[in-house]
Amino acid sequence: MAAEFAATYKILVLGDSNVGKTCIVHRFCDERYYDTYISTIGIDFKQKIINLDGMPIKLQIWDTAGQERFRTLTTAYYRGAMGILVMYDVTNMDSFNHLTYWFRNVEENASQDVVKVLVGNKCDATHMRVVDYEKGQKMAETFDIPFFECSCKNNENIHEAFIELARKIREQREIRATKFDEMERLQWEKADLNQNKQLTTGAYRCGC
Ligand SMILES: Nc1nc2c(ncn2[C@@H]2O[C@H](COP(=O)(O)OP(=O)(O)OP(=O)(O)O)[C@@H](O)[C@H]2O)c(=O)[nH]1
Ligand SMILES: [Mg+2]
Repeated sequence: MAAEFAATYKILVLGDSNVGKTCIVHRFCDERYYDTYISTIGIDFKQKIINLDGMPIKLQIWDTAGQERFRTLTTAYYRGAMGILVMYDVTNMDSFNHLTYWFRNVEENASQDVVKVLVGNKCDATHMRVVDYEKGQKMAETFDIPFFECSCKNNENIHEAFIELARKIREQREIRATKFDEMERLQWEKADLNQNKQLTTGAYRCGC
């Protein structure tokens, strides 16, 4: 039976504990939101098929535990990720300050061509906000990646952030495919050249 989707994109969600990683995955995949906090143990995943500009794509989303005791385990999942959603909480300055740690960890452990988006969550909690929009935007500019402020609670900008990440993954895959085609073409050209050389040498030797 033919697959109902054209490709699977693997996405990792990273960030400090309590920023809302599990909530964003549940909101996006199941359209649900929970007020109670149950800290993730290790790693978990959910899948959703999206329509990416007319193409059905399966997103496999890995929800990591933010707690430090799980870092060794979760870091092992970086390598397989095509896209990473790095998250902080706009009501928690520490979670914003720790972004440099998360980006460095990605740099050291993920694949070189992994794509990223930065997401500032809990933008509904206006009275508790400590990280303003501009600060988040500036951070994203430093890493040259897209930026979204979102709210899992109010379902704001969740879909947009994942779709943007999926588009970036698609772009990256296209670049890779073009590079691969070019390499293959060059290899064929080289093989042709070698064959021609052998034929010419052969012709010279037999004095034809
Ligand atoms: N106000 C508000 N609260 C939110 C939002 N998203 C998540 N929360 C709350 O933040 C808390 C933590 O959410 P989780 O999604 O469990 O956090 P996490 O990042 O997965 O935490 P770990 O699993 O420990 O790494 C929960 O109590 C949520 O209800 C939001 O958009 N607005
Ligand atoms: Mg969690």
